[in-house]
Amino acid sequence: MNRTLVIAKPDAVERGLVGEIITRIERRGLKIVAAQMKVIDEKLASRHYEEHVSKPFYPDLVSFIGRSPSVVMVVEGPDDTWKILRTMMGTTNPVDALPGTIRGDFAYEVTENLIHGSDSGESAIREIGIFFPDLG
Ligand code: D4T
Repeated sequence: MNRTLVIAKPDAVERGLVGEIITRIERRGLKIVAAQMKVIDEKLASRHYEEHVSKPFYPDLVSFIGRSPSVVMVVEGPDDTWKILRTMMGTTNPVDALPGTIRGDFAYEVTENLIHGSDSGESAIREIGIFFPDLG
């Protein structure tokens, strides 16, 4: 089995869309194997978003991701489960996201794009290690 990290971001929790997101993941046949509700503070954000630290949008990203709790999950499925999640999420900018994807159905703003999913197998291992160090 293969695992990926998924975050229902603060906007998803605030808008009551966590159930919708989890339902879609489960209906696809994937399994939630760990979950925690957590405020992603500046320190955690700088680890999780390390490749974005010097980007112009980083300050807005940090204040958004830490403004209220997120639901952080480990999702398990077949090889390249991260890819299945990325397809279900839709493009980073929801303006371009197709209907039927989570972002395409529920979002229109690039910062408030509801959900994070690891973008490769290596990222999944790194990110699961940040949020769930006991999972190994
Ligand atoms: P995350 O990491 O949140 O799942 O988003 P993506 O993997 O789809 O996209 P990303 O890493 O390129 O961007 C991380 C995060 O930053 C926000 N963002 C991104 C933003 O506010 N402005 C921008 O111009 C970009 C590229 C949205 C997601």
